[in-house]
Amino acid sequence: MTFTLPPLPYDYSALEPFFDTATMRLHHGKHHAAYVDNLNKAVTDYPDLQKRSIEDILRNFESIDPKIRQAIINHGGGHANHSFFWTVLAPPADSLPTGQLAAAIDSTFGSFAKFKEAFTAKAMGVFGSGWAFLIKTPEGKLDLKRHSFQNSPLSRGNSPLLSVDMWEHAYYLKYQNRRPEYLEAFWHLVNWPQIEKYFSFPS
Ligand code: MN3
Repeated sequence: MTFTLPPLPYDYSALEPFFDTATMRLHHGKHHAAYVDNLNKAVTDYPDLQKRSIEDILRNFESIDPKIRQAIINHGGGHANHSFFWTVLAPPADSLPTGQLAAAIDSTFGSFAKFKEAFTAKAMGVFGSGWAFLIKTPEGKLDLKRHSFQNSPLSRGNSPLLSVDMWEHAYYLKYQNRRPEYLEAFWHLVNWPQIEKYFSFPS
């Protein structure tokens, strides 16, 4: 198959006690895998798309055949969003941003504490299924975005730096309707060294 489920960069149990093993197993092994399967079905008759990365396709999705465009947005977006999400998480280390990223966060949001508050509010404001993102614009500026369903920041010309999955499947087993507790847990797992790498990539 053209698109494949990337292995998690850590064990299913590595994010305990904040993200539990059962949720991670289901989230990666079933939900993410289903996006990959459905994406592969969508591109069956499109050999040119099969040769490209999903990130490249989403950045240029206007050029895709309208017949499969929504399937690419849904399943391709789901594949790209999840692949990205796993990389911005890490076993609990309570790391913090440093260097140029820390400076950009301070100058954009006032302080790291204010950034955390604003990102959390953005995530809490996701109505129904969707994601909150910290993104870098083509001009290199930081901003916060909410995206419904599996819409990708890549399709709007932005580069994701940090995300949090606000679909119920991401948290319901352990946290049920307690979204604030899920978000509190999330902050212990943010992989700031990786986000600094994304920030310093050329836009
Ligand atoms: Mn998910």
